[in-house]
Amino acid sequence: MATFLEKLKGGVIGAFLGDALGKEVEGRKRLPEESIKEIESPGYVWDGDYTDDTEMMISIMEALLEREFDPELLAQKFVENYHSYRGYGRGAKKVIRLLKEGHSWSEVAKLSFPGGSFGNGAAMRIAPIGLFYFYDENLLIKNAILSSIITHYHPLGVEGGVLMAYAISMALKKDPRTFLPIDFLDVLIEKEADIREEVYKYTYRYEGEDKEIYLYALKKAKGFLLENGVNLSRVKRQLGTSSKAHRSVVTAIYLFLKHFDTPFEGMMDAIRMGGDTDTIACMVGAIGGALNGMGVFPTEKIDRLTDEGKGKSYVLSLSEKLYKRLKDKGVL
Ligand code: RVK
Ligand code: MG
Ligand code: MG
Repeated sequence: MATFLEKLKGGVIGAFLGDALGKEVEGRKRLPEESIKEIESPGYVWDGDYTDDTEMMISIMEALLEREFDPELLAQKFVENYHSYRGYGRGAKKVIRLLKEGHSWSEVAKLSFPGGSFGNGAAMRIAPIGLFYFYDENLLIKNAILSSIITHYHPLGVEGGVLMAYAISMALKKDPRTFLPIDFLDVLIEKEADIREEVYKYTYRYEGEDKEIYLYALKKAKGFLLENGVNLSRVKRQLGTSSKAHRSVVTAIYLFLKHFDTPFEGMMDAIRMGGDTDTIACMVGAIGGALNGMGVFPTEKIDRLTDEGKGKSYVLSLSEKLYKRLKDKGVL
């Protein structure tokens, strides 16, 4: 099995790779098979650059290293690292603008949409929280919520973030040689109501008719796995491929489980389905990398990830520092 450090790197580089590949076709409908073959092929040349998913993930890594875990500092990092050309959700853009204008981190997310954002932006960036707080479930859930509510105040947006962090954390602790996808889902199904209750403590009690949508989607995903995989149009229709958290987080968890030892194929399915491809591929990569380690992804693709900006070398150096921090804490 990969070492802990390789798994930690796998979680963040998997997210980076999914983002960088998925962004090439973000927002399109279902893709033709020739485009998929081209992206998949070892010789595929692209800029290897990243979008808001990775940019915000980097902010979480920096914030964790500087002072764990302080949402005010993370909000500041979101502002410092922001580049509009990387493509942010409109709610996220507004939150960052309000932060720049001096509004408090604890107020801005309430202003992004009525009831707060339920976009998948909290989940897309959350890998470092799942990887870092693997040793304490309460801290994991609490800090996953705190990292989410800076930009996402809608309970569905926050719950998506926490479920993703929880899934990444669980994957990190498992051995791919004995991994059982149905057991993994059963844990999430069992935990969902507790996680939801915890989210309400930091947001508000959501009474919409879709308040149990995650539970419903996780059970659907279990049905799909028990059917030994179903066609992607059905997955798209029933679990979603949009930038809403409740229409993408469980899709990513399902694609990861379907391809748990070959997560690059899960990423390619995310890309094949169209819609929010960078973000869904990013989430598949984060869980798949945490389970298997960075070595599970095709080397030629990892080699092409950019080093410009806060690129691959920087992200890897932050992973090593997080690892060292965990050692210094005595949890490894
Ligand atoms: C551009 C109505 C809502 C809503 C609410 C919808 C990047 C909006 C990344 C919104 C990801 C979108 C994505 C995303 C991450 C959310 N009522 N509609 N209460 N809450 N939406 O803007 O960081 O790609 O259509 O908060 O979560 O690659 O624009 O941003 O794909 O969900 O953006 O939510 O987005 P935002 P985000
Ligand atoms: Mg993006
Ligand atoms: Mg996206």
